[in-house]
Amino acid sequence: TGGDGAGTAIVTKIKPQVKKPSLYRVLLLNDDYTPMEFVIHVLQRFFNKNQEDATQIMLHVHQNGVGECGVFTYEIAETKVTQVMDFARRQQHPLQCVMEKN
Ligand code: TYC
Repeated sequence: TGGDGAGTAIVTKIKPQVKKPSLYRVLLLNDDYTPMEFVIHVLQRFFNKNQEDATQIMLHVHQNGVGECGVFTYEIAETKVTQVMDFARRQQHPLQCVMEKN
């Protein structure tokens, strides 16, 4: 490189300054007491699912113990978890909603 015979060069790499945000999965956990209809309502209200998708997700959680409601950036995921937990608590249901890094 360079042609001075030394075979060395200084290369400056520019780091791309735009980075993709980390994504977080929001999960619902199964329990024995929260009514199925309430879980379906939560999925429609806070995760914009239609009746069919909400029912499928609820049944998946019911059968497998856990299921994904959506994938969001940190702030949105945190807001969803808080909204669901507050809503469930106000209705005195033990429904648990958590987030985990993707
Ligand atoms: N297991 C509950 C029942 O039988 C239904 C349920 C589904 C609860 C999903 C929580 O995240 C949940 N009533």
